[in-house]
Amino acid sequence: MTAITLAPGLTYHPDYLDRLAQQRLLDAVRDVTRAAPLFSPRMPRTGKPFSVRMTNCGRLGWVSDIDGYRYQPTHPETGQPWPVMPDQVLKAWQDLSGYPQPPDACLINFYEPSARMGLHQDRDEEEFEAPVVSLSLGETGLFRYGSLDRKDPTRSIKLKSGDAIVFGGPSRLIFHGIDRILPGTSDLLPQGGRLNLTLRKVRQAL
Ligand code: MD6
Ligand code: FE
Repeated sequence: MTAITLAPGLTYHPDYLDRLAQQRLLDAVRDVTRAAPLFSPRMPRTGKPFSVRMTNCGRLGWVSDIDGYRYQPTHPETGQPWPVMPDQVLKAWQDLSGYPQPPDACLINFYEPSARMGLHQDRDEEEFEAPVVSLSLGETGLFRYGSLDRKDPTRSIKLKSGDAIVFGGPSRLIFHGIDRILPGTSDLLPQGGRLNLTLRKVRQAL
């Protein structure tokens, strides 16, 4: 399996999932969204909706609303616990994280062709020793990453269906975002768009 080091702790695994594995993961994501429908998170304070819709699986899920960002054990609209993490997701964590304990949370982001995600850091977790493992499905996303200072120069990489990227060690808290989705780059999702799954260890002991 190829692993390309983009920066210390930042590893890119092109074609981590073959087409069959992508389809299986997509089926598992559809099962999750049936039980835990995609919701539109809102920006803290302003209440402005994100262009990305989200759901989660695992013991904890990441949510954002007018009160702020946080992890919580239930869906913000249904009030139900998040669905369990599919085996394919746990397997990816075992393959790629190098971390001894299973993840607590898997955030699923769905991008319509026009959606994007601004430059941010993933820092709502209590455990920064564990990496974040990210899996992409569907149309290619133009992913931008920088360093620990928002003002530092950035680079871009295309994340295509089946690619994985791991943010660990000195790159765990780097700034990153999705500038845009490149239309027509995958037929995995019949209606187009892109899915991204990010797997995280949120709490040291839960
Ligand atoms: C995305 N990814 O690829 C958004 N965060 O759609 C992330 O925000 C992300 O890919 C932390 C680590 C890896 C990621
Ligand atoms: Fe992120």
